[in-house]
Amino acid sequence: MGFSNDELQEYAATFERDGMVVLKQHFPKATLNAWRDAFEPLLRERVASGTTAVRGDNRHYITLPFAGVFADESIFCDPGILGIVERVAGGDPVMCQLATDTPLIGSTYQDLHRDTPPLFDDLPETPSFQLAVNFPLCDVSLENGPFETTLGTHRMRPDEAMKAWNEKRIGLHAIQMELGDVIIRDVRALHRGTPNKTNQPRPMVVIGYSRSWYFRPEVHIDVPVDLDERLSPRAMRLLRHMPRVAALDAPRAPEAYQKFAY
Ligand SMILES: O=C(O)CCC(=O)C(=O)O
Repeated sequence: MGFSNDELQEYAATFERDGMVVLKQHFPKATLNAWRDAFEPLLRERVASGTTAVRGDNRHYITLPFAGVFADESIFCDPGILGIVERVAGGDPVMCQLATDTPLIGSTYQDLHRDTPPLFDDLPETPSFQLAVNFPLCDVSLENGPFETTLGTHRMRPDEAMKAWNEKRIGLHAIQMELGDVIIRDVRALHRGTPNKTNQPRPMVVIGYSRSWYFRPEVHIDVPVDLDERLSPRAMRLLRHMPRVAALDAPRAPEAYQKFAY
């Protein structure tokens, strides 16, 4: 779904202030239901084989295969989302991550954290360089582990942000979402995962987009060559630094992305 230039400017201004924007009912529910159906067996298998990256008690990070329903340009090349990404993180971004965060029953509060360290130690914070686009594969209520985040801490030094939190000058917002809603966020904002108190998993997809020159060694997307040949020029450009592979790894390959909290 596209936005007018005025709408994009407004989203960019909100992002600048808050470190995130929410797009209500942006993706079709039917598409996301198909993702959830494809994700369920993957979640079961990866949890059973102990090949997830564990993000706390009963909380799992799992990379999605770039194949089938997950290799969907209507999602990762969405013009509205890319329009906002380009306004806050510059033109010609790279896509470097396609994964999920899933708290299960028995999950607990994570410590408050940022997903990345600052670009330059000891310097005031810089413009955005690493963004997460999040969308759930179910409705997210206060019961099943809403993402909790501070607003505006993406532009603060980590120690200042933590001090503001400790002194109760900033608060946490639990983001309730309906299937189809999307968050675009600067991963430097202080945030945390919360307990899922229900018997249903709460999968949240994360697509990582970075500034054109930024490299994240901890994540990548394997692009099968037969799929690569069918990508649009826009998709090829977004995935330009991602490895091309003859075939996807067996799903039992363990996650390499272990350190996630700063
Ligand atoms: O799943 C969530 O709600 C948050 C997870 C998170 O922040 C993380 O693992 O870094």
